[in-house]
Amino acid sequence: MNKFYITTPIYYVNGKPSIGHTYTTVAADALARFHRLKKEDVYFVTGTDENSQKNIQAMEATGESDPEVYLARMAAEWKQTWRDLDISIDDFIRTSEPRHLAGVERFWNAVKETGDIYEGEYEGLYCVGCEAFKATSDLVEDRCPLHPNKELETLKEKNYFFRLTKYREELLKLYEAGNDFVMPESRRHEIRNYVADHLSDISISREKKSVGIGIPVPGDDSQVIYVWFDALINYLTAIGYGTDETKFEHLWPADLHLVGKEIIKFHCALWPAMLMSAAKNDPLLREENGSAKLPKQVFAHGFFTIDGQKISKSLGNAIDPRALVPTYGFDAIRYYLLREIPFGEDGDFSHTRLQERYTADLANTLGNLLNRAVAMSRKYFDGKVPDPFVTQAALPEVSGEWSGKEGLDALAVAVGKAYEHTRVDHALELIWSGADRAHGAGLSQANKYIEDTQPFKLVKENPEAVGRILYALLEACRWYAWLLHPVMPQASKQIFFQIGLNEEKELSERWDEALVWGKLKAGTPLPEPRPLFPRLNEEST
Ligand code: ME8
Repeated sequence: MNKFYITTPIYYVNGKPSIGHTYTTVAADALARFHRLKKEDVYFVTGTDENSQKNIQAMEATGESDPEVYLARMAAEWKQTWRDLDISIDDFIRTSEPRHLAGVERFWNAVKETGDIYEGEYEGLYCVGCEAFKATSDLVEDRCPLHPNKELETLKEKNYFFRLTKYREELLKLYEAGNDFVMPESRRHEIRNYVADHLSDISISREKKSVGIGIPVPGDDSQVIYVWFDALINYLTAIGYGTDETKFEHLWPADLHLVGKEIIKFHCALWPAMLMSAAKNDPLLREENGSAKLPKQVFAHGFFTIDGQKISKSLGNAIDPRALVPTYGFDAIRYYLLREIPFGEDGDFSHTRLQERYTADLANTLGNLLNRAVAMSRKYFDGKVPDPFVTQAALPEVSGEWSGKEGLDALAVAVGKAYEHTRVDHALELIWSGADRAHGAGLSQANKYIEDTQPFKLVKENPEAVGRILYALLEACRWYAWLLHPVMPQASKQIFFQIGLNEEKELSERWDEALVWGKLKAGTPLPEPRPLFPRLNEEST
């Protein structure tokens, strides 16, 4: 059985999850669910990045003084948010957990043994917002462009350094064309340029007395490990590195690290270089031929703004995703986030667009199709799925194309490929596609088929043909429930229910076995239809 290990960044707990964090997590969830439909052995991890100064500053701003209590409360809040949004995580890692500390220590020692850690003095600037050291070339008007309101710290400290530059050539090889280590391609160019022209060794510790939080450097109590060096290792410790070798060997390397575009230097340069270094002294991290076992891909998506503005605490515009659930339900939020912007590009979150998509795509297109197919079948065929083979009556001529079986076959292949390539936005676009598509089996086309054939008029003169039309539509709804499940698990369950199927039974099949035309049985009783996406109440929006 293929395994599929997928991660999100572990998030700082200096605030609650926003729409931005939700975007990454929901996308990862959709991909994890897709791979589960293929019956792969999926492991999906998210978590919290706790050994960070910015968490401590946030704690102090709330008037609290016990980091352990604060971090535990916040981690619980993040975990609960993902539960509330039906995120199907297999594990949630906190970097304050003993299992993480054990792995970090092992990893540090391996890198040290390779000879890639040396003592030096760091003199320069540090942005707590990014938790990163800054060169003057990184600044805009003497400030961090990502955190222009934060004062930069001026540091002059004795630190441990990592020989990042030693791995320049190996990294450049990793980014070569044909190797999809960094996706999308535009990010690969960006990181290649950075590594080729700007890479320098990096400080990987801080003086304990100046930061107040962090994992102690093994063998030197006066220093703590730099938070990014510790945080990246979560991808190993979450699956047993340092605590459960069997599990680790089964799951590592990661198949996909999903991240936002602002943290690619850490994920696409520092992280593989750290692994290359540690692998030289840790057999768990290398292939039999001696090369490091590296993650297969880092996919960096774009950034959401809200109504055109950067999401920021100081602007007070961060939206708690849970606040939207009572109005829209979480499937609609998931759909909107993943459909609205091409995966990899930036985009804007707007309430108006969310409402428009809810009404046009979900209520009017998907909801209506299901409702009409079920209601007509119940009315004309005794409350049951009609039998399409009752007669060989020719289907009526229709304008446009609705090829049912062949169309859906092609659609499922294309949608599968889109999920496979992390293009959830493409998958959704295909599912909603209409007459303009080569294979007219998307939702818009299915609706058009009803308009073209007018079963409600045809039923008097040719009920057999109507039986075939309605069967095709109900069976198509079964396919849509499968294709949509990764993004909209609740709607998918409802669709199965409304066409007389049991979700659990249906999903026990494998994607390619289930997506075979004609599996919906004629005569299946259809329950009373209910709107899948009820109209939005103006007052609530
Ligand atoms: O960077 N649009 O944590 P973080 C899209 N702890 N995605 C967004 C977003 C937005 N407006 N805002 C946040 C860290 N994200 C480190 C990571 S990993 C070893 C350590 C998402 O809390 C996006 O995935 O600042 C981004 O990369 C991540 O949240 C940053 O979360």
